[in-house]
Amino acid sequence: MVDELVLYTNPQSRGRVVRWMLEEIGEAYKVEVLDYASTMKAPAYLAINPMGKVPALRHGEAVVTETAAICAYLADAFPQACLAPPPADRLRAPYYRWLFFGAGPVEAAVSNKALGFVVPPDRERMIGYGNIGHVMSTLEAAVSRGYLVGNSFTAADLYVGAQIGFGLMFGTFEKHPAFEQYWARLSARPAYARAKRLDDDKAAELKKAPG
Ligand SMILES: N[C@@H](CCC(=O)N[C@@H](CS)C(=O)NCC(=O)O)C(=O)O
Repeated sequence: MVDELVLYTNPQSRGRVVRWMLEEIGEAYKVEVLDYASTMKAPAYLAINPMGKVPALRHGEAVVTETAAICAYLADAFPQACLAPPPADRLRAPYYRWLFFGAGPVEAAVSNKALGFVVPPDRERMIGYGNIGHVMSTLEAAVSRGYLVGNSFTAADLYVGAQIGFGLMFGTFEKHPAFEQYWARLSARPAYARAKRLDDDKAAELKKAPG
């Protein structure tokens, strides 16, 4: 029997990134939509993610949380989708590098910027991302190559690209041509369009629901 895939999410969350990843993989999956104020903090879900946050993924008995980790897990669990270099391949180096750069420095720098927090220049050495200018120029150079890993699209592009896409939309990323061109290419993928439509429809449905 094939292990069931279940995505725990809310259509207005980082769960959109995992939905895109699942659409790229092309395997059947179930979706459990959680409400921020109620079901996300209820014991049944806290047993899956004690952080009370989405997304989370269950694959049979295995549970994985953290958007970047979920994307990496899915890419390895379904190698036929070719979304990660094989484990022994040297391309695993840039693959890990950019996934972790996205989940660490990019996420922290962009969140701090959104909150108006600026690292005092004399404390940059102790902050993992240093300053947001360095993070952005490093990322800009990386995406200007076309893809982050070798010459093909991987889960690293999906995860980092989704951050760029959201950032351009919400104004936390500056509209540099390199970011805009990279995102235009990624968001033209059919799996992205399918995932976006499914989450947009679910969000509209929840908005209409009474209460
Ligand atoms: N580090 C987590 C962050 C997850 C996260 O913060 N999710 C938000 C939605 S995008 C959430 O569930 N917030 C609900 C809460 O904190 O109460 C990841 O990358 O998946």
